[in-house]
Amino acid sequence: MTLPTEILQHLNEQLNRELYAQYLYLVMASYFYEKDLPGFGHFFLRQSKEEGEHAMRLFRYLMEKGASFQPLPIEIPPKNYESPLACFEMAYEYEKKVTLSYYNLLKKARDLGEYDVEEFLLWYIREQREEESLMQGWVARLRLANGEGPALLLLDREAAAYAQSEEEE
Ligand code: OFO
Repeated sequence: MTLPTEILQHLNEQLNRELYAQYLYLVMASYFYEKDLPGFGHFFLRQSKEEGEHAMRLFRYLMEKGASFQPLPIEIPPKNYESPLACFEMAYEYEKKVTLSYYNLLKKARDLGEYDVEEFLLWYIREQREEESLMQGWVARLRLANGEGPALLLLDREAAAYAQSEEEE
């Protein structure tokens, strides 16, 4: 069954949001590598890769449905952050924004009786819950660290271990 135009447009926009997240996290990774905090750098590099996979999942769905992929411009993410905390706060805000956009699309799919789209989107709803919680946790720990060197170095090591363990899964 062909997808209604507004759903198709929204799916393409979601794909663009995922590509932006991939780009944003790549920039964030570079911010941390350049600050000699490679654990956080590794963390964002991994997140970036994951966002790229989310985009591909949407792409494959469009192809599976015989729908058209619409390339859209990808914004340039900000490169400089006031602090590691400010960087994570921005990542957390972005995840919340993405979650809301999936909720809106899910509502649209339900209203139009597009059950296949609805079923497809539930994976993203769960994924967003995990990602919001992940970013929220880092924001909380970085607030506790209060910009102090030794605490930041400890968290950097923790971020490296997290990224490593996710890669091994
Ligand atoms: Fe793609 O999961 Fe976040 O944005």
